[in-house]
Amino acid sequence: MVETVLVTSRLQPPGDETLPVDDFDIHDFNRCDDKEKLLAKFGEKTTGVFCSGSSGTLDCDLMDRLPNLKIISVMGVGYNTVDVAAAKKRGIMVSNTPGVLTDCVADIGMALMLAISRGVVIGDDYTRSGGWVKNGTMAYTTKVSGKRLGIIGFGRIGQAVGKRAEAFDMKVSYQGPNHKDIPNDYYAEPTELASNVDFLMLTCPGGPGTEKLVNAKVLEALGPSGMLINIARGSVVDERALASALKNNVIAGAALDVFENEPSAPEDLIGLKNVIVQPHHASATNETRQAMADLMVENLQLFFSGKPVKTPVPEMD
Ligand code: 8YV
Repeated sequence: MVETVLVTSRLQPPGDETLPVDDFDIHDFNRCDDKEKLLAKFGEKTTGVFCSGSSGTLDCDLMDRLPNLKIISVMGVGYNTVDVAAAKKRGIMVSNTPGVLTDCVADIGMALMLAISRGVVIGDDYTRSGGWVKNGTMAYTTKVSGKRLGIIGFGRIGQAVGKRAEAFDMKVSYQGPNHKDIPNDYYAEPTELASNVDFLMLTCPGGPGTEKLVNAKVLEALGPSGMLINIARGSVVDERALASALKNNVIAGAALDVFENEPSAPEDLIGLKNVIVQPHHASATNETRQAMADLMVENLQLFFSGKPVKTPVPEMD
């Protein structure tokens, strides 16, 4: 029997091109104008779903309309778009794509830290717009090497950032739900970590457990020379508190790859000179996005051939 699979959110390229259209009966629920019609026709038959880890939602309501759903294969390491507890209750497998994107996300973390601190974006503009010719040397920037980096969420990606930062002679410490058996300093509270570092980088998962974890208090603790780098999820930061902290020199700068309401970035953040932004691009290299799409497909294929999926989300244990 050919399994019916829905694509419930926009897959980042090359997700769509990688779909195993010869092996499965695949329908694009996300782009479909008449979703009700599609659900009426295929809802009951659907046994698999492909979705993104950063857009769209696969909640109880949609699961109720897919009573025979058996697997949700997410393209992304983050899977806050899926109600995993509801899926688990219904016996639905959820898989994601960890590992294959660790390097690229960690690379962007370093790139953003260097860019905000060393004024790379401002320097680009200064050179192109004639500021250098007109005004001479640009204002000096802030050193990165040898400074203290605090990482919130010291999992695969956090540790990969830590490894890179150590090559820059940085002192790396972390905060997260668990103290790990590693030599880096651990702080139980984000404020404690923030008050002991120069750069605060976010690599933790999104979702209700980390919502607005970085609030006005944490930013105050980071202090007037501190900089925030967010490569996690926009929801981890209180964006209004961040805009206010940046405007009032409570912190020195922020480099943000992610936002609460993507693909929009709040006006009061992007209007600021001490902020640099990216369009949620951390994993977006040709190599990594292909590897993510391949793993997303492989997990679903393995599942339907009766084999264990390669990367179930940890909650499946
Ligand atoms: C992608 C990501 O933007 O993997 C993640 O959690 O945030 C990114 O790599 C996205 O999830 C791809 O679907």
